Amino acid sequence: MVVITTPSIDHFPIVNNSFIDPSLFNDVPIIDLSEPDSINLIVKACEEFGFFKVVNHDVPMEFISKLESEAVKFFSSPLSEKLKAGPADPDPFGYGNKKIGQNGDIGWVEYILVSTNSEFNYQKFASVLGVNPDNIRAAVNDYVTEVKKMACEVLEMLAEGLKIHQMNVFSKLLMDEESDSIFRVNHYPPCSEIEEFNTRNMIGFGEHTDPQIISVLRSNNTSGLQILLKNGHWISVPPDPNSFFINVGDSLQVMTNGRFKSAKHRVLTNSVKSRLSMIYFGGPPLSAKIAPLPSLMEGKDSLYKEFTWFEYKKSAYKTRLSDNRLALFEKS
Ligand code: GA4
Repeated sequence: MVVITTPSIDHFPIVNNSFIDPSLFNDVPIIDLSEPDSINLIVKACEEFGFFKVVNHDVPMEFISKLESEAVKFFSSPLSEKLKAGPADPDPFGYGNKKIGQNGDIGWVEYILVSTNSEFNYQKFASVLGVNPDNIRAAVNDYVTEVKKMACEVLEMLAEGLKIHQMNVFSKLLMDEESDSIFRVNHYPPCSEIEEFNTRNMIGFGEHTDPQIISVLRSNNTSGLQILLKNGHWISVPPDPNSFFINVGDSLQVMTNGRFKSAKHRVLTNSVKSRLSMIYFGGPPLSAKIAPLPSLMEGKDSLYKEFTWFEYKKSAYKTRLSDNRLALFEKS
């Protein structure tokens, strides 16, 4: 007999609302990809927040909707079926429920994690959905190809804004055949245990920074995402299903010698609506050296010890979500 243990609701992390700014993050920087003047804005957004919203992107809505409807179908399946596609243990790929990572983090979330570059076994999702695995593979590939193209465009704008001669200095890491990138779909079921004006909120996905170079998020119209501002306040990002939200990852922070900030973010549960988000985490090849670009050093020393993405990832996956993963790599 298989016994499924899910953490009890009493043990779920709850948020102390005193640091939540009740106002919405209405001035989230907006980068219009059809506007050439966006280059300075995008650099400013990465320095100030490590976070911004992209509008007028070329990712076809058809690809987004297709993947979203497959994900909704998958998450609506019985738990016993979904568990056949996971749980995401011991390797992180597949279906996961409430447990995040391998080190004891939990959240009010279920998810699918896939590796975008290595040949991934879609059979386990396809059998839950009762479809041909090639259909799922194609839906993920279509979406990821377009989102990756957009992420590369953004990274090239950043290189230009930073006056780096080699425009593809960041984007080539994502374009590399060996790029270690991940795609994740998170489903946050409504959590009716929470009353609307309660002073406590449940954590869907605990506070963390992303270890990779850049993350591209698209969600349905349900709120939940929050960003930590420099003043220590958490602020809610109004959802926008027609746009993408981008955040700087730890590796880009290092490559810019700390000029860009890797954004600390988290997701709170909603009491009535389901939240569905899809995130592409653009990472470098495992062998890539992650170090500040010489042209960004401005005569200063590197703030970080030298490391490869393999070394950083290995160390990051041993940490808890809220840990400061870069601290181990900072020069004292
Ligand atoms: C955060 C970003 C991505 O979702 C992820 C996460 C990973 C996981 O879910 O297995 C980690 C987390 C993320 C960073 C610290 C470790 C590893 C959970 C965790 C506690 C897929 C990733 O690459 O790093």
